[in-house]
Amino acid sequence: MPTTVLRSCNLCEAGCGLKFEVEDNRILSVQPDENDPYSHGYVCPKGMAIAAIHDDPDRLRRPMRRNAGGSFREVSWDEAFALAGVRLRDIRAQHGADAIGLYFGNPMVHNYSGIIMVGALLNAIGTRNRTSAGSQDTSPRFAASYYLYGNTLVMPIPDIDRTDYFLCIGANPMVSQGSGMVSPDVRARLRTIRERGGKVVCVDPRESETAKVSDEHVFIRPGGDAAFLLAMVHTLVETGRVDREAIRSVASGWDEIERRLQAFSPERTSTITGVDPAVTRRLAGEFAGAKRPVAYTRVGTCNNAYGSLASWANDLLNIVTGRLGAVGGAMFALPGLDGSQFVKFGGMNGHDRWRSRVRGLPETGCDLPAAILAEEMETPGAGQIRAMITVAGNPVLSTPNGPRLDRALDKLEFMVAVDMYINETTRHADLILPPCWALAEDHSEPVSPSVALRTVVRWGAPVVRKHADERGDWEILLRLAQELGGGPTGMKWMDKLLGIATRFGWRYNPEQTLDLLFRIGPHGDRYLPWKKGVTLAKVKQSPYGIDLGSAPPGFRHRLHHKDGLIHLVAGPLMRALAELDKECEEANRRTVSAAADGLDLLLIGRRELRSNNSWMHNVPALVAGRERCVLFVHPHDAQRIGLRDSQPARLESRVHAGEVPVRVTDEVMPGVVSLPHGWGHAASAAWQSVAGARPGISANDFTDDQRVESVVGQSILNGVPVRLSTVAAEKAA
Ligand SMILES: Nc1nc2c(c(=O)[nH]1)N[C@H]1C(S)=C(S)[C@@H](COP(=O)(O)OP(=O)(O)OC[C@H]3O[C@@H](n4cnc5c(=O)[nH]c(N)nc54)[C@H](O)[C@@H]3O)O[C@H]1N2
Ligand SMILES: Nc1nc2c(c(=O)[nH]1)N[C@H]1C(S)=C(S)[C@@H](COP(=O)(O)OP(=O)(O)OC[C@H]3O[C@@H](n4cnc5c(=O)[nH]c(N)nc54)[C@H](O)[C@@H]3O)O[C@H]1N2
Ligand code: SF4
Ligand SMILES: [Mo]
Repeated sequence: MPTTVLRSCNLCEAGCGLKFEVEDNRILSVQPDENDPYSHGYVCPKGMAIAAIHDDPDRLRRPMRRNAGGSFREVSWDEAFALAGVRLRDIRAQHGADAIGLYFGNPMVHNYSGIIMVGALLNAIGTRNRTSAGSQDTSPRFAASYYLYGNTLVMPIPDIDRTDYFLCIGANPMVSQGSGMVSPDVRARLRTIRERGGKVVCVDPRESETAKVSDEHVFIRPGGDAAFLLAMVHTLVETGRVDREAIRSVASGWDEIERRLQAFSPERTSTITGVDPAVTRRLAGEFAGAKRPVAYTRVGTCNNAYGSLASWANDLLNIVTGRLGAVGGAMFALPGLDGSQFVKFGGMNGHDRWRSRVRGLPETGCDLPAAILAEEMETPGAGQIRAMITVAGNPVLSTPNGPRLDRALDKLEFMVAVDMYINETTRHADLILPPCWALAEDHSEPVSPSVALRTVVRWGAPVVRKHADERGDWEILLRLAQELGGGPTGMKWMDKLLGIATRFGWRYNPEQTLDLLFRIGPHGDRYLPWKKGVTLAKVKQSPYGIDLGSAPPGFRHRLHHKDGLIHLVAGPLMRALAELDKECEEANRRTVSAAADGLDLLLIGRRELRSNNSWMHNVPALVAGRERCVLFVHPHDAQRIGLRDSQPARLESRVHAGEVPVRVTDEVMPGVVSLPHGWGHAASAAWQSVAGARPGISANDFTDDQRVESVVGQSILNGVPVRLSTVAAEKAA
């Protein structure tokens, strides 16, 4: 008899409800769960295809050891762990802990037991060379939150279900299903804003899927967001629409900010933003005049030259209009598992406490920017990365200047990848340790609850049982940590105690940590028998978990600064402000707009409903249909260069040149070209038959590891200077 298992999807932040039919430990079908209190039956094509990952014949089931020629052979877990232990210990003993670098990727953010154990492994190694996907999506937001509110994981969330004016900047929630705001079925939510008589304004260099369903779309030059947002606030000050006393009562530093804002008029910033000053002024007026407006920025604004400043300026706009913490404004979650607690106790709350060896880029939340990886591997000296561990990441395709990293990985002394595919990154590993994957593990979102305005504490049982010879991510990572002298908590004294307990038959299980995090969290029982709070046991009683309703309005309960105020002024942000001021000056002085090096176009990215960053391209249903890895070019640019639709062109940046198929479309603004990231699977064709058959090319072949955002060293993946020419012209030259 088939049984039904209800679980939320672990593929992205939306966490849509899925209904699995399972028989004999096999998944028969996956359906949307219309009773799910969050997603009400919404599911995207990736969620519907989730079982195809579990069943993919190309997914690794056993540890793989790399042969000299680059092929792989299966080895036992014992052999794999023994080898990893010997090699990593040896490299650490000879060259110090920093000689081992680590990168963990996006799927870990949806894997509670995995991410806990990544922390334990990092503590066991003791390396400062730790990197993650954060420097490709959120580090600027973390830094802005750290300075404004005192904690990297206190993030304002747009209350899109109650706003009447949604200013959406550099995000495409129609495709991404919302980042930094748990909101499955965004389409329906945006529609209701308009049905309520509200307005949706989308600010984007491309007429994205979200722009298409908005009331107004404003083209902005890539990287122009900080200037645009500052110009909005400037306008509000100038037109007397800010209440200075109200601002001073909640935030420190307003007077300095007001003085600095004078430089950022809509007129002076328009060269950088590409936005007509009259439009900026009108939008500022509309925003201040709306009843429940909210401004929201995400990955499109983080991954560019002024990412941290843009995230900060976004909050500034919400603060000066009294929208921070207000219903329908930018509100804060009060989650069952509180990420801000986790980062605080884990030592991850901070910025610029140390810097990378070669370029001196700062850590953010303990992570160094991923853009340093290749140079840290290539540059000799104490602290050089000689061994690398990647966990659920594919930095060759996801970080800037992938080809350089590809070459650097090849020269490492040792590499371990915890991943269930052989791909562009893991093919360099001496050892690949594959997890049984998510559906054979229990599930509870570790990070998303911190960006959800409805507090639901939820846990899901494994959909299928793992086989005896399979390991979960956490088991693999824990074993690696143990090989390096660590244990499950990452705290030496605690792990020692637990080591003794193990001798008496006690076994660690990540559920114990999850229970602890729930119980010490804002809704937990704090282990007090007379308190009614949340425990894992209680959460497990319902497949939909415990619904604690909407997060409370206000923001003081989320402020971590001791003086109880928002801190508007912080050194690194003020320095970025000065840089932007200077750039405005220079941009306005330039009479000719053409770039001196001929790189006269700006490359941006593009997400699609059926792609998930660099993976899932091995699922036939997700890659069928017409070619998606194409470069969007505006008709004016195409005509000027002599490009025709559907033909290849030569794309060139400072670091790379290659051919790309072109689609001529006025969806992008003139001067901007757009290529999705996560493609470029030619090197993996031997191991991923479907992905390899339609490889596409990697956008990050063209992005530049040496040009990063100035506050946190974020990868600049949007607004990369490029040149485009006809293939014929290049051949003739
Ligand atoms: N040009 C450009 N580049 C970008 C972006 C962009 O917009 N433009 N976006 C960036 C963003 S936002 C992100 S988050 C990064 C993502 O980049 P990464 O985090 O580096 O990688 P992913 O593409 O998510 O690949 C995930 C890897 O984890 C494996 N995997 C999947 N699930 C699991 C699991 O449960 N356990 C383990 N061990 N492995 C698993 C997959 O096989 C795959 O190899 O890319 C960034 N790169
Ligand atoms: N289907 C699907 N969903 C996903 C993912 C996926 O790969 N596929 N990835 C997940 C991940 S890891 C993340 S982090 C989220 C990201 O989700 P979002 O934050 O919504 O990011 P994107 O979808 O990349 O949308 C960014 C938008 O910014 C625009 N943009 C580019 N440069 C600029 C700029 O300089 N200024 C402005 N204003 N706009 C700019 C782009 O054209 C694009 O429309 O999505 C998640 N959801
Ligand atoms: S939007 Fe798609 S991938 Fe994301 S949680 Fe929902 S079903 Fe899964
Ligand atoms: Mo991301």
